Amino acid sequence: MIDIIQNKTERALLIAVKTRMHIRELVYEHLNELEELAKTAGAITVQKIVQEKHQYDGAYYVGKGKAEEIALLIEDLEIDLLIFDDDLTPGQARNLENLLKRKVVDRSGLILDIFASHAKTKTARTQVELAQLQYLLPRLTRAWTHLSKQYGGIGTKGPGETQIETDRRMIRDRISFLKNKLKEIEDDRNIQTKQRKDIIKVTLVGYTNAGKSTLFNLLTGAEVLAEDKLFATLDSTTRNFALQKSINVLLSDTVGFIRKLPHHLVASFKSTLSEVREADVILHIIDVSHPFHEDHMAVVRQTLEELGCKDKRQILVFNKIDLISDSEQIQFLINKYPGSAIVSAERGINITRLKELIEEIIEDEYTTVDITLPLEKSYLVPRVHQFAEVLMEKYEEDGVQLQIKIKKELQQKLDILQ
Ligand SMILES: Nc1nc2c(ncn2[C@@H]2O[C@H](COP(=O)(O)OP(=O)(O)OP(=O)(O)O)[C@@H](O)[C@H]2O)c(=O)[nH]1
Ligand SMILES: [Mg+2]
Repeated sequence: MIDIIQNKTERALLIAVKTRMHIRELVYEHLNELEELAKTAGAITVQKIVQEKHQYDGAYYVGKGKAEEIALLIEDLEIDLLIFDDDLTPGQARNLENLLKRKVVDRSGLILDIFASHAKTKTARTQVELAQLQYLLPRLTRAWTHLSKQYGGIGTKGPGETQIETDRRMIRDRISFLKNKLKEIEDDRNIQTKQRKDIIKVTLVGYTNAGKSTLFNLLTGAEVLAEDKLFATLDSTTRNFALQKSINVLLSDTVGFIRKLPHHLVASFKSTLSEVREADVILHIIDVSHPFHEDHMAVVRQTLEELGCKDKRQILVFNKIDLISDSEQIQFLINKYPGSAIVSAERGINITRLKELIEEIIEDEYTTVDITLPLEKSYLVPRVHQFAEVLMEKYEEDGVQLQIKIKKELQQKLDILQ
């Protein structure tokens, strides 16, 4: 694994460009979010700069004049690190680094760095390493010395374990090795999930820090880490989930989404995000106390679309309602989003209503069928138990009477009984 921010108290200057395409307050909000990300990575934000420009500068992102101004500023402010809100091209990054003589990181690099330090399981570590290497490959010339030192230092842990003179070729080999490894992991998961086809899967998704893990813990009694930090969760966790009426429900907690999520990261998190792709029901958790939650919702919708999941059954769960004192805002949500749940995961408010909504959707996914099976086919009864819930099983003279509750999409499995 590669640490981009090495010294965890580095002093950072955050920089964004506002072009004529951008809304001013969103640019500032993005910078605030970047500050949260920097904090999570361990850097201290000393100052934030927004440069207004007609369009981005191809060579220096902020423009050469502004970059020279920044060069003076960073001496005064004793800056170690510059973090840019947009992804820089390798060329821009190189030019800026040459001019500023400081480490230059962009939003994707920063997110990857956080993921690298939070990744715990083998799958997450493999995915993050792959995303990092793909991100670094075109930037290798500038990161070279910095990287090779790290590779050497890491010893047996990272991609550099083989030797210090890591080169593009080795990184490419490592990338294809990691891809194969992930393919194996994914194949394993596919086998596992095939065995769980009859079970209803409910998956929590949402913007990072929305309260997914807090809700997950409340509903399942699990103890997943939940904290006021971006990307506290990287790995999916799945637990049984007890509802009143329904059977066999599995609930999964997943990694949070964020705007401008690095493209490689989404791709390499494919198998972690399989909980989302395979979900029967998605609970979209929203931190309603966040002033830009509508913007967050749009990011989540777009990410779900990228994952091919936008048509799945979905419940909007407006969380952190305990922080909202304005009853008009609550009424507004109720009117605008009928069928949503307005809850507090931390205080346990309105959780019964949420469970009812989940049950309604799940009930809708199932159908109940009555069948009389001739006695000579009674050997098939154990097979039925494997993919459906048998509500009634009665042995009569003319055959076995069965009442079966089955997922609609599995209904054709009953053909074996004909
Ligand atoms: N006031 C209030 N705080 C909440 C509520 N739910 C969660 N939080 C807090 O919000 C922060 C983030 O909660 P998490 O459950 O870690 O959020 P998450 O969506 O899992 O975040 P990531 O895994 O980092 O994407 C924590 O500090 C929680 O204590 C709530 O209903 N009310
Ligand atoms: Mg979480």
